[in-house]
Formats: sequence, structure tokens, C-alpha cells
Amino acid sequence: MSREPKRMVFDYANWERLPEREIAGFFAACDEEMDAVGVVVLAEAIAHEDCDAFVELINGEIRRASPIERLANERRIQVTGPTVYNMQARHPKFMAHIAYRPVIDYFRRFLGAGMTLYSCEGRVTPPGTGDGNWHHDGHERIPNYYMTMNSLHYLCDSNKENGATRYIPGTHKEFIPVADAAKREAKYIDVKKGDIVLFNPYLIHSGSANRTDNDRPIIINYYCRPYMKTEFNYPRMMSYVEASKLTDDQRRLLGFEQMMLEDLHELYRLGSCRKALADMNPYGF
Ligand SMILES: O=C(O)CCC(=O)C(=O)O
Repeated sequence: MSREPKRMVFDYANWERLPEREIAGFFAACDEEMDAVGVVVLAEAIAHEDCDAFVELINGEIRRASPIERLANERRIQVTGPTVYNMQARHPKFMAHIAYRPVIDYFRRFLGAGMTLYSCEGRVTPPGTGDGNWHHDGHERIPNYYMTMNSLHYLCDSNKENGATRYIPGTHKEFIPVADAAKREAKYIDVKKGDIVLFNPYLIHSGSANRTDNDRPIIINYYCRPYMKTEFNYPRMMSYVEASKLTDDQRRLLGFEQMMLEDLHELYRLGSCRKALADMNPYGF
């Protein structure tokens, strides 16, 4: 019988100052969770004031949605709620958050140092939204090999009443068809505002119905191996000036080091984003 996930309490705020062995010990405990349960719950890893600021930004984007986004969100409302793509391109706060160290340091252990961001989405599940569709993340299920890893960032308490993420225990190891898993009993992940849940990509899961009168907002930061196609072509969406402000981690996560160049000209024009060609940067960044 699968046990409940533990809430992993840690000094997330001081991550970059902690000794390596402390982080290694923490990761070993996370690995046990990932193996036994299929999820790792990072307890209150995001400060409450940051959660509130993220909610404000997501709601602002939903209010200002273009007609096509609005239409997509109306169709989506029964199963997920309005979703805003590319949050990292819309606000610096999200751009900083895609490189949140406790998450990327953990995921890089599975997906490699060149891991890239597949997508960064903001989502609000409003009152009345029904259960989500059962699925596992990633592409093929390959034993002992992950191609993608997902992290859900809860911006309010989330439980069975207001749309908790639910999952079918054991499916991260059994690899059964999704339709068969859906006939089994689900568990609901009870999380607090500021928790981040890291997923074994093969665990069959979904969102669930929001039966309360309040929205349930989350961020979904999804990462993949460096050789995979990402949801958007991030380097091409950015100007030189924007790109010049990225940290090394952000640049790598956005795929600057593995982007497919259009032609030889681009090797010199954009190649300057790669460390090996940095001295060819005509703009002097
Ligand atoms: O809204 C949720 O809790 C689930 C989201 C989800 O299933 C996903 O992003 O893969």
C-alpha cells in the first residue's frame, strides 16, 4: 500500500549558502519520496508574499488575454481553468522563478546539466471547474530514464475541496494504460500555499474539481532533456537586449546553448550566446 507523501521541510531560502553535503542529504531523502510515492512535496518553498505577487500577475494576464487566448480558456474551463503560457517571457519574476535552485538542482540530477525549460505556465482553476484528465507527463515511459520532469507551484492551499492534484499510487512503476489506472482509487495531494510538488514523470495524475467559491492558482514549470523540442523557441522570441540580461542558468534553461542555428550567419550573430563564441559578440555584452 502506498504511503502519503511527506512534507519536505528545508531551508530553501538559504539554498545557495548551504554546504553541499546538507543538500546531498536532502536530495537523498527526496529520492526516497520520488521512488516510494512518485512525488516530492517541498514544504512552503515559496514565500507567501511571492505567492500573492504571482497570483496578481497571472490574474492580470488572464484579464488582458487576447481574443484567441480568451476563446481557448473558455473551452478549457471545464477541465483545467484558464492557462497563461510563457509566463517567464511576460514577467521578470517568473523569469527568475524558472531558475529556482531547489527545483532545477534536483531535476538536473535526472535530466542532465543541459536541461531546458519545456514550458512555464500560470493557471487558475476557478470554482465549478471539474476533474482534469488522467495522464502521465513526458513522452515514452522508459524504465529508469526520465525525459521530462514537472513541478507544480501552489499559490494557495490546495486540497480535495478546491482542486487538489490527484494521482494513482504505484503507476510511476507499473506503467499500466491510463484507462486502467483511472478505474483505481486516487489519492489527493494536500498541499499548503507556497508548496512545490516535483513529479515522477510516469505517475498518472490530474487536477480535480474545485467545489469551493475561490480560485485555485498554480504555476507549472516543466523541464526536459536538452535534445528535446520545447513548447516554444525561446531564444528566437527574445531580443539581444533581453537575452543579455539573463543569468547563465536562465540562458541555459531557455535553450541558448542547444538551439538549432538557421545558417552560418546566425552562428556569428547568435552564437555569441554560447560561451565558446562569447568573444565574437558584436554587441559587446
Ligand atoms: O492542476 C493540477 O493539479 C494538475 C496539473 C497537471 O496535471 C499537469 O500540469 O500535468
